[in-house]
Amino acid sequence: MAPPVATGPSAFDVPAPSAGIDLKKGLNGNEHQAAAVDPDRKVAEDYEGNYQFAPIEEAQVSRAMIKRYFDMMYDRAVSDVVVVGAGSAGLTCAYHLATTRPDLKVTILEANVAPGGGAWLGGQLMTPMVVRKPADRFLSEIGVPFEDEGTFVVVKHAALFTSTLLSRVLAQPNVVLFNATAVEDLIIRPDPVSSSSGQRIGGVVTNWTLVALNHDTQSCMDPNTITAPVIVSATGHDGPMGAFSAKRLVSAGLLGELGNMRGLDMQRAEPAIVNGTREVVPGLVMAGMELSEHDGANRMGPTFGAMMASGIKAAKEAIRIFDQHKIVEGRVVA
Ligand code: 48N
Repeated sequence: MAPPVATGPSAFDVPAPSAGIDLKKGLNGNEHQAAAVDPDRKVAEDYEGNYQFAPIEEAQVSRAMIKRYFDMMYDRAVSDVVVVGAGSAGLTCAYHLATTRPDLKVTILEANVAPGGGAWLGGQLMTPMVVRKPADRFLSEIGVPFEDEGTFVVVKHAALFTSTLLSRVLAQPNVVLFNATAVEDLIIRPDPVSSSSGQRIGGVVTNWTLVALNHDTQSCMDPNTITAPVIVSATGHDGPMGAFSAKRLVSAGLLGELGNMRGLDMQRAEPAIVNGTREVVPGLVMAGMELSEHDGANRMGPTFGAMMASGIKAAKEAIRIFDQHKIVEGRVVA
């Protein structure tokens, strides 16, 4: 798509300061234009036509983003726990991890530009979100109001849950979220601790999502890596990358075959996902609806309590794994 082309001088075109324009008067004496180049103009929150921002240079904006983002990438090249997928299960996991273990470097990778997964709506694009008790306790913990219906509660809009959870997660100082970033492979190494498979997941292989989705159009767009002793995979069951880790475990020979999600049964599905949340191969904890594909559990449809409870259980599993091993530079050594 060609960039927009200016059709001619605009009333707001402001010549460079070197053009000798009287900075106090701007072009043609237009006071508003003067403000655009005059570094001495005062800041004014004025809604009567004279709103004045503090001056800024384009390079300042670029450098403010670049330094912070790439400092984060550099620092999180070795993380303590990586959470793949920022849906309701992954975000709940990250929240529980970050709040119970502020010492841990928690790094979330989300393929979409917009985190939140499938929890922006309830079912069939309807907005209310149903959560069966006792999972309502998590809603109370993060301050999401709901209507109590006896055995379940209803959040008036799913986005109220997801936006509240996202804000709580991102407010944690030990959490970093890389959205628009896909996990396109796993780091798989010989396991230094005795285990049946002899293999341990030691991190993730990442790329910008738009790159990961275009390997068929361009060759040699190599990825990046993040090393960590524990990976929590909560990539859901649908979407272009749904059940990513479950599928990779099959192709890597670490899982015989996918269990494939079974038909809808709310009674069976929700406890199966929560109770099935576990370390499925050394170093990899699976949570949320990705488990339905891994284990062949039923789907529950538009009730979300199991996602929250699974996320909490996954966090507890991740902490157990982290604490029980000797870890050097993000690698389990004993
Ligand atoms: O919301 P999802 O899809 O997954 P969960 O498990 O957090 O929640 C599932 C839940 O919303 C349901 O499906 C409900 C309960 N319905 C059940 C039913 O019966 O239909 O979030 C997964 C996230 C998404 O945001 C994906 O973009 C992301 O994971 N993702 C990835 N991010 C990075 N790298 C990847 N390879 C990747 N794959 C998926």
